[in-house]
Amino acid sequence: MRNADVAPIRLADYRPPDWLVDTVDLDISLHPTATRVVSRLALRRNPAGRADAPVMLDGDGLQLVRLAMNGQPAVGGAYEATPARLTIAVPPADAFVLEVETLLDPSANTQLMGLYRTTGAYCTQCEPEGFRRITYFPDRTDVLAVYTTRIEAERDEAPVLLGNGNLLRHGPVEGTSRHYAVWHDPWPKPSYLFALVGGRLAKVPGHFLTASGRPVDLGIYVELGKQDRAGYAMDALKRSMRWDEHAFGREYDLDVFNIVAVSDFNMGAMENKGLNVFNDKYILATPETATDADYANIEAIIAHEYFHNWTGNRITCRDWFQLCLKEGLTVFRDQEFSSDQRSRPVKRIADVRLLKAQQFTEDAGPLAHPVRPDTYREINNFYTATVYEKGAEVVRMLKTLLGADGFRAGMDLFFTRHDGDAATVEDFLACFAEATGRDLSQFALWYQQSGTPRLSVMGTYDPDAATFRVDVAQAMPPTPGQPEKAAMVIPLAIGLVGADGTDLPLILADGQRLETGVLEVTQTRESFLFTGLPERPVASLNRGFSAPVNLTSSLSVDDFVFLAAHDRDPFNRFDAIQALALDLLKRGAADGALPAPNALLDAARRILDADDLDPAFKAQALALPGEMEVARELARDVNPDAVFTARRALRRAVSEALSPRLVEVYGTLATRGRYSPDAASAGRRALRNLALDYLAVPGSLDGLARAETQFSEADNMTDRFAALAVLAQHDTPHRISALDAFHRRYAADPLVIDKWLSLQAQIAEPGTLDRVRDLTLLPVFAMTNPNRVRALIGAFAAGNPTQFNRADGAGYDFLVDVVLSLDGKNAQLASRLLSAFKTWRQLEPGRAGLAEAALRRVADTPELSDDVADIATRALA
Ligand code: B3K
Ligand code: ZN
Repeated sequence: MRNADVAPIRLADYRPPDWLVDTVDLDISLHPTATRVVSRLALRRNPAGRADAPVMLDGDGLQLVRLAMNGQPAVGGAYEATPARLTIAVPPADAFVLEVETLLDPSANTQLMGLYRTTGAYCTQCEPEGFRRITYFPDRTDVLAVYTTRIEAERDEAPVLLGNGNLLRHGPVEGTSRHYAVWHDPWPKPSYLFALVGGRLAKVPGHFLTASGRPVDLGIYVELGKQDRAGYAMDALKRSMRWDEHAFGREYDLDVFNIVAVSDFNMGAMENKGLNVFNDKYILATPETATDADYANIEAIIAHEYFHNWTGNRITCRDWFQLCLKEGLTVFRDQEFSSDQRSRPVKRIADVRLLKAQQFTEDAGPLAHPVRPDTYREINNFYTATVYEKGAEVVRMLKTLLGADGFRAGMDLFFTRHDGDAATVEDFLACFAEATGRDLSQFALWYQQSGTPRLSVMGTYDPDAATFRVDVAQAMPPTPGQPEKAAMVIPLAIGLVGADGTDLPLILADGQRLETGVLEVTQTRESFLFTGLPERPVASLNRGFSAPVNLTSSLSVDDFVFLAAHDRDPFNRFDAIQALALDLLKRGAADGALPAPNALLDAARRILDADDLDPAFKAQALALPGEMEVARELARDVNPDAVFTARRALRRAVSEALSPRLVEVYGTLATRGRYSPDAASAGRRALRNLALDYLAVPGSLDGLARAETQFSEADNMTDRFAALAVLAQHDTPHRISALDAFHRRYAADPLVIDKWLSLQAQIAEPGTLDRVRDLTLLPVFAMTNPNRVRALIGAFAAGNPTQFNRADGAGYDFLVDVVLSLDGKNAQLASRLLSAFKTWRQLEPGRAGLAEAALRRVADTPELSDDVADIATRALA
């Protein structure tokens, strides 16, 4: 907890470090309440820093035991130590060894940053500023050092001792019940990549041989008894390692790669060098406990953390403003990996759904910020959809603009030139500019300007001239701190689709053919003329979602129906049907009555019957836009109840119109044989479960009976949970008995209980808030465990629009109570929950007033953490 009035940190104030650290030698003696940390730093003045600058090291709640310089115990007055800082005003030399001993209480660490305890283990989390909770250090990303770590512990308590890099030696501490291990990481790294783990853990072993012949010992460590759940993660790890060699020419660089799964973790996972630490939710999976979505997440996150080894670790960030340099790029890389392992169009659709739901929403509200922010108060609040998801879109656009070869040449140059560096976004872009000869200065605006660009596209056909003119206008909405903006370069992939469904050649007015299919929009207003078109084409715009923009166009309902049936770009087939649905939902929510949905139903029927589409795609296309997406499109005066009602009416219309076909789909897609998490099988389950859901919408006896049968007969979690989710939406006795049965069956399995908690938190009924309160009282629930809190309270706040936004404000009050009681214990978790308010300004005045009052109650509370104070202040600004 810091001073509430701390000045924000600004990118413009960046200065190189005054002191560098060449080596770090740590000796850490683990103890539940009194862990002793001895750190020896080889410090050296940075020639690029200020001459005569004192040594100033960061701390956070540290207790200093002892300090020595060049082997001499320091006398009083030679230094000043507070819990937050260690200052040596007059260092003994321009290069010296500083030895510092600190004492930690890992059992009292509820923030889960620094060294803490989790079930069966000690573990660390240092990104972004956790290392300073272990020892005094220049805890910034541009101080890269070589670490050697000796870890010591009671052998019984922690038979497994893991650190970064390679294991040098290990053995008993003679004459005691303790043992030790020494790990050495030869690759210089910033402190945020430091990690250690000690505990009673079981190892799932594996082996990998890199392309150039280096054998690597792989290990996934899990709580005892959970070894049979790590097989899929291990397989995903090996596939990731191989893929990075092929796709980016990147090989692994140590003899060991370890992953540890822990049950108390603030985020998904962490890419510490050679020792990834994971939330066990993203490691553990069996068909009985994990859904298809869980398997896909595990694959993606394993890949993401592994890919950080090059994008993040070998090349790190100069400062935290450059976070997207590692995160956006690594998300792009994991998206590409999953696309290659699964279905590319379906993966793209899922990613864009997420982008729109999370990032577009963020960009449209008070917490909007650039992909590379230029100021922050608490960096933990910038691990956002904008930095991650929009950051990945920016890299994707770069690839679209430069082509696959140009992109790869730029990446190769980046890897060679910046290996071992703490780099910036400018360094990154310079590599692509140099490799391709392209000026990327306008492109750089994607990193600087916040807000989702609005692109409006008008198509005009001239039958006499046989031309089609595309008029494009771009506008950038004002966002916090950025009232006005410059025009961006927008790669707009398009097709002109002829009446028979084939793409017509894109011949520009100068006779050139637009081979790439990508228009580069660079001005506020711009026109492109296509020639040689004897018939009126239908324009397929922003194919593959080539640019993350809000698009409006002159396309008619008939055009969308046509594109949904014929576009050769699968993303736009999906998008066309979604556009039809979104239009109905918006009008339904605004007017209180749903317009006739015939066009949508026609398109949906054709999608369902299409032979050339796989089930996974059909499931995505036929799933209606979510309530949050409709709210975002409405943009103001949103009444979540009206959105819900419109959506329910449209679901009912789809159900009624398609019911005979849905029954057929449900029957023909029944699984046979053993469960397999592969994409094709998962796609069949997805479509079949969507059919189950639609068929139950009217609440008819046979619809619910089908779900009940599936619930009790399913042989895998995907099908069982899908059936439970259907039953949970209908207030019948079956719901109670199914929820009870599920709870009994999985009572000993917290990760499965999390699904049960989330499901109940998302029921769109007035009783839900009381139910959520009751569930917090169950023994299985713990405010100290982030997974439980997110599953129940996070799902309620961010996943139940009607009940969180209750007209009486009780949902807001509940969330604020939780945030305030959690803040002193786990500030990161508290501030994440509070960001559910990020859309409050789009609500109708009654709810908006209540939300504002709730936020004020937070902001007016004394002694808030920086994390929560920052979100409350920005949300209200
Ligand atoms: N780099 C970590 C995230 C750390 C979050 C700190 N609040 C995981 C990842 O993005 O791979
Ligand atoms: Zn990451």
